[in-house]
Amino acid sequence: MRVDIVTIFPEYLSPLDLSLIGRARSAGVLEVAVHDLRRWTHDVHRTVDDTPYGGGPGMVMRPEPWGEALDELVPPDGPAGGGSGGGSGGDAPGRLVVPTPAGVPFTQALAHELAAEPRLIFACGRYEGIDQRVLDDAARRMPVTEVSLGDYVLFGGEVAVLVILEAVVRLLPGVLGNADSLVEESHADGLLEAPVYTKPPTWRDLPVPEILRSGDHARIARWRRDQALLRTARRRPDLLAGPAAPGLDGRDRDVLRDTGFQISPLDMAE
Ligand code: JAH
Repeated sequence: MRVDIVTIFPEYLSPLDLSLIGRARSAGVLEVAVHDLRRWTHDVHRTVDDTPYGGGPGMVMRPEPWGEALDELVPPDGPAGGGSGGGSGGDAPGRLVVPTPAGVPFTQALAHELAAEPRLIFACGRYEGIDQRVLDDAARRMPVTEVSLGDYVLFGGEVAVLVILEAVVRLLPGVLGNADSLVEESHADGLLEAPVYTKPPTWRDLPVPEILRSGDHARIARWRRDQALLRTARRRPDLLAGPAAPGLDGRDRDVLRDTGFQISPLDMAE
């Protein structure tokens, strides 16, 4: 996979040189280029922002440097031959990803979608965001996805890009071992995970739940399922509500009912 990141703070992306992402880059699974947006400014002050039309607080990122940056990274007339038929990730148009609190929620499903792209281009906004026309113009050439990591506001999109790449790169073939891929499957049931423990069996007077040391794998599986259900009901009741609710069997419903958790009639219908 080829990744281009455009930002006014290239040094913010230095964690990409480290750890597992750094290793994926060394292994050739991942190619990352970080670009300073100011390279595409022409005034002496290398200005990237201006006041918002319509008034209001803060500043907005000017469209011109962004337009020139994206023109260089993804030429408007496409790779030789036109269209999107180009060869490797290097000249495929790929997808433009723009972190913003106004985006669609970033989920594991979206991480899988992005991991299937040959090329990703990230645009890191600052201030109140990027002039919308930059995204509208880019959308004439490539899919554009505005992505939110949650309902909070950062100084800019750089750290959000680090988060998104952590989630995406670990899904690339050859980055994780097979054992880890299986862990991934177990997250797919839509519940929070049960708590985990390792040695020693007692630490600071706190014992590991005895059932986990019993060797009774059926009871352990049921205990973990119950813990997952209780955690999810308490911390993320939204995951148990609505049509996207995880498949709950009769025993699951009994466990939840015993705790006083109200399963909506809509979910009970299934
Ligand atoms: C803030 C541009 N949902 C996390 C998130 C992502 C991006 C931004 N904030 C929060 C952001 C300012 C300018 C992007």
